[in-house]
Amino acid sequence: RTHDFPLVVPNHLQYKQPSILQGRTDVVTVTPWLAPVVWEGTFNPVLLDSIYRPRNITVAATVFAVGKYIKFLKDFLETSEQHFFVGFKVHVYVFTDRAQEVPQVKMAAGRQLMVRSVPSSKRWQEISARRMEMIQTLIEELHNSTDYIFCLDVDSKFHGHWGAESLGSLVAVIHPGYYRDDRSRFPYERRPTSRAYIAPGEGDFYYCGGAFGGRLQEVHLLAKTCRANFEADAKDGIEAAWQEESHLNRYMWTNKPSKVLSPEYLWQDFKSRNPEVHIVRFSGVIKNYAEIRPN
Ligand code: UD2
Repeated sequence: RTHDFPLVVPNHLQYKQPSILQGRTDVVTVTPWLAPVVWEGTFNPVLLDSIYRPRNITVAATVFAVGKYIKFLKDFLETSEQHFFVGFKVHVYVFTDRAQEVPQVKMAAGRQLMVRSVPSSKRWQEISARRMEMIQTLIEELHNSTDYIFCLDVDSKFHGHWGAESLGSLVAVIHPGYYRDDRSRFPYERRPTSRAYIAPGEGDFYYCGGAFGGRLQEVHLLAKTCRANFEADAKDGIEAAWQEESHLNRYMWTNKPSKVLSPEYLWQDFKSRNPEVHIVRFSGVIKNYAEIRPN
């Protein structure tokens, strides 16, 4: 389900006439299982805000800033204030081993920062992978206080609007690095012994580990499944090619996302912008891996 409730708009709301003939023709805006693919020009933000704002929804965002990655947090938080669900209730959950170094960022009314302590780690792969476990646990604590959750990489910044158009029960973002490629080139886990295995000739898109979300129950099931598969693999002495990103891709192959976000929702600063990308909303910053990773 893309929508979880009737789409009611206020009477007499004025907005641009939608066209059934004209729109984006340079990109695909719907998947073969009829999930919308969100690109600039496919939605009207005024209309969407008028539908979602009155519902008084709360959107959670999780972000991990372990070890030296704490240095990315300030820009992430400041730019999220400018672009991420502006005008909505937003709870940002920061998971860090350096709680004292969390920057003071002025947040608008209705927006809150929650800091949770996590252990330090020696391997970056473990930090990345353990996110699923912590997301699972967080959702179990949130119960019904939150409607939607997005799980985002910290080494990134917002540059443009990211709002209600991104809401859905299970939301995945197309990875900017592979969306023009044949699926045989996707960096899925290719060893059949791994629970993240995707066979040649299978798979839809290559999705980002750095941004995904949806309704709480859906993301809970995703996190729980990816965690269990990651841990079962570990017992067998196997770590998927891209850790939880591989497991996420395996999950989304069977459990199709109800909404797909275009690479506008996770670009990478080192890439020049392709013509179909009219706006970069969120983008990974350039980082020196040798300098910031624990090993
Ligand atoms: C890709 C994915 C990332 C993850 C990883 C594979 C994108 C854009 N990024 O990014 O989500 O799937 O491959 O494991 O899709 N972190 C820390 N401290 C550390 C290391 C990592 O806090 O020492 C956290 C932090 O929130 C970071 C995230 O883990 O944003 C992912 O790690 P990464 O950014 O180093 O991984 P990267 O860029 O290879």
